[in-house]
Amino acid sequence: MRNFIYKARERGAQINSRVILALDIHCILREACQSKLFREILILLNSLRELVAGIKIGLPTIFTLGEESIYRLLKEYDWNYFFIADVKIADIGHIGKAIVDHLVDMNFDAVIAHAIIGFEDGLESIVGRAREKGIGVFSLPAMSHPGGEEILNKCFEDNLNVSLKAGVDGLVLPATKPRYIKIARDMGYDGLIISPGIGVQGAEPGVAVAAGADYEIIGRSIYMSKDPVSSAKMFRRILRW
Ligand code: BMP
Repeated sequence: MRNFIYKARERGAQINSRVILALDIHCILREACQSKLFREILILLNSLRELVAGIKIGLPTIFTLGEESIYRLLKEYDWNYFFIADVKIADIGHIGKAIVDHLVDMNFDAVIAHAIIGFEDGLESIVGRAREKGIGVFSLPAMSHPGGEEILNKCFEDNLNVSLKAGVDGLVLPATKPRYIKIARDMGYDGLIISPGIGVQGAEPGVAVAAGADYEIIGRSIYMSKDPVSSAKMFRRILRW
């Protein structure tokens, strides 16, 4: 089986796009909005097929749709996207593995986990279970928001070392602080790097790729725009292979 790194790069090169959509749209279930949201997501994903390489689905969307609808969304439509579950696992190995099992069942191609949980009975368990089941793992050695610098990013080097030791397929590193991307590449890291923080969080499109990222992750600047297709086209013009 070809690994996730290969699959993710191949898909981006095929459509010449370094854009990953962060899908975080959601609503409150008691307002009976789930079917409407499902239809909106189908329309959005259909319209972005040639512009966006992968879809990172966040917890707000996963909570709203639920496992069954996420399974249908990922399985029953003929997408070329790779799908990343952004559940940011930060727990003991037993729970990490259980979460991976659910995500595999929903048909995700990869999962995001925190590196701060450490190797032993932490990231090693998540990567081990993901390997067995054939999906990829991204770890999160540093974050894009200002508070990231207060604690988590101070442990960047340790987080990176834990990630390398565990053998993750990729890193999520901030476009708002591209120096972390550069450090990882200068150390010779050749796995995937995907980078959030573009648009609403303040980073200009292209900065993360210039620092060595494979993909830039864009959420609100696409899905909240009046015209998501034009917005995605604008980002794709800058973010080519
Ligand atoms: P937006 O483009 O709307 O700011 O979305 C960014 C996405 O990337 C969100 O899904 C968020 O959870 C994720 N993200 C982030 O913003 N910073 C990080 O450090 C790590 C993330 O996963």
